[in-house]
Amino acid sequence: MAEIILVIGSNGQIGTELVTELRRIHHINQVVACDIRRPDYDTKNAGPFEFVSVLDKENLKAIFTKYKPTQVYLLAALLSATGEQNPKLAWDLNMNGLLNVLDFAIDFGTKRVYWPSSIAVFGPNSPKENTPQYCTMDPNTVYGISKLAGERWCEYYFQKYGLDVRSIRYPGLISWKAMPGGGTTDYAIHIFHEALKKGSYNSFLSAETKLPMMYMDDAIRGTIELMDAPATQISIRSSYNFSGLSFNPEDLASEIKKHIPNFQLNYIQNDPRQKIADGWPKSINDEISKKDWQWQPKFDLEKLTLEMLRNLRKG
Ligand code: VAH
Repeated sequence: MAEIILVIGSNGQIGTELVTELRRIHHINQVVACDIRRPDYDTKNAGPFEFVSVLDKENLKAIFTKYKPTQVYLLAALLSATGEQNPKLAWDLNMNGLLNVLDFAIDFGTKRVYWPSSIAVFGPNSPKENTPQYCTMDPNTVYGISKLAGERWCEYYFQKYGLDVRSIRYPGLISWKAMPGGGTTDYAIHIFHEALKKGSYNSFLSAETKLPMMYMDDAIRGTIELMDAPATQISIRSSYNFSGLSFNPEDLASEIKKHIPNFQLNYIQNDPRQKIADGWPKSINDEISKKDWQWQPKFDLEKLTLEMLRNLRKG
């Protein structure tokens, strides 16, 4: 049976690239881009698009009725920094949006659902280095709280209703195609744009703030590899720890200077995103992803930096 795949939140940093990759793998008309605003990426991504709001049950029901999707990727969310500016909206969108989609997936017999979690589910009392799949998790952002609760709901819908929902705890994702939206790790994207434009960047995270990160190509490949894995291989139904690399702003600046020798990194003090980052792990243990579905990252800091500068220079 041909796959019909909805990507909800298709205009976002992940969605933009996920739609492109899924349309490369499947026929373009099998992948429906869904968002609350029309896509602004170019015609090469032309294909089915629907206006979808995950908080509008009538709208969602109409879309599920029209397409009867075999797979749904739900990416719509408010991220960590934006979520702190609008906590109730972040909870509503991240939590009720998920529950609405899980319920319609059951009603319409969707075979597989993907929902992203984040390292934001860990908190100040979680182990900082090589953070394990199971440990103390005391998130102190609404985004992290909603992702931790969402993980529990995903496991509940699997255990109680047999819904094949799968999830990954994304680290900070770095990409050049779509600008990020309101994340704490977004400094690692803006720095490249500013390095090329101005030769300098004012980081809102301190020099020693080491965080788990990943190049978007690895994240997209890993997401699809997880979704394509046989259900018998999936042992985690909350959300998988998932690791690429870890670095701090100083490490990244040193790598950028290999290409832009005069690049100058400065630091802004007392940005609220510093407190968010201080509550997150520095590195992640993803041995279960490696064991269950043979996850292997391909981008280290050198390759990531090369790819970001090469693509941004192309304009
Ligand atoms: C954020 N980019 O900064 C997201 C991500 C691990 C961080 O979830 O909020």
